[in-house]
Amino acid sequence: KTMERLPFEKRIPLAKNAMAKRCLEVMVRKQTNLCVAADVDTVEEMLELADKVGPYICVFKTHVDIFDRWDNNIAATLTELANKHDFLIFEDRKFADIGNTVVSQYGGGIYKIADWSHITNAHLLPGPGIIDGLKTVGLPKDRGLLLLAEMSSKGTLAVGAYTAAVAEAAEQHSDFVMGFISINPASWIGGPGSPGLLHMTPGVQLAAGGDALGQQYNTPMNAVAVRGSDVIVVGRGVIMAADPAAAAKQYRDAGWAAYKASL
Ligand code: 6AU
Repeated sequence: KTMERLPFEKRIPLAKNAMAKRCLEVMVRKQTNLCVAADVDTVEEMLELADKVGPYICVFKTHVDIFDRWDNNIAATLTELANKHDFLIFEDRKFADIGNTVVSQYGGGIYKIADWSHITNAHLLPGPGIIDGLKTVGLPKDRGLLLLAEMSSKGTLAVGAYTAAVAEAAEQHSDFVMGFISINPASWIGGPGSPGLLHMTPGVQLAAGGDALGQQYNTPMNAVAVRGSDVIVVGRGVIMAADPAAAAKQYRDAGWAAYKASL
């Protein structure tokens, strides 16, 4: 059974956040709903990966605190690659503190995430003050925030009423919140949320399964066509492949076929 959905192009005018609109536009223009998770060890590998997989993705996701160095030039080079290949940058920072603290963490420090990352994400565990805090930094720069409504890992506590509360908070802050990290939005108590909000889903590989540390994998078809996600987030399925560009193309094709099947 597949879920019925509004095509991406019809959702562009329904999005209230600038980056949600821009993400949907990129997806339609490049015909891709693939986000690659660049969980590689070095800055050099990350930049090389961005150039290789760039043509096949809508979003390039980073964990910059994995690297042993970071500066404005690295951020500028990544931005050039984003412009060259027409993708958005998503620093997967998973903010989780009070509003006042995340203001400094998002805008300052070594990474200055808000200066170069179009998208970032946050847990709602502290309550809506975290959105208000991040918004003071991100909204003037037209950034977008994804709220973690569910997680892909075994034993996750982000379920049920917690997930429903995240969905509700997103509706109330849809000028800055562009969507969710979600796993099975089709199953949500109050529904998957407004069509102007995007669902990005990690824990995706071509074969279902998991890793030794609790990660759980679903196929692109299951994530998108059955569970109602929009964007598949793929890390090791692409980055551990012998040819990451070829793997990205394969995941792009699988993700887009799943989207088409659900229309
Ligand atoms: O495909 P993988 O398992 O190699 O990588 C999945 C990527 C990693 C995780 O940090 C991230 O997705 N992730 C997230 C995100 C995107 O927020 C949430 C979650 O619940 N599970 C998850 O794996 O970079």
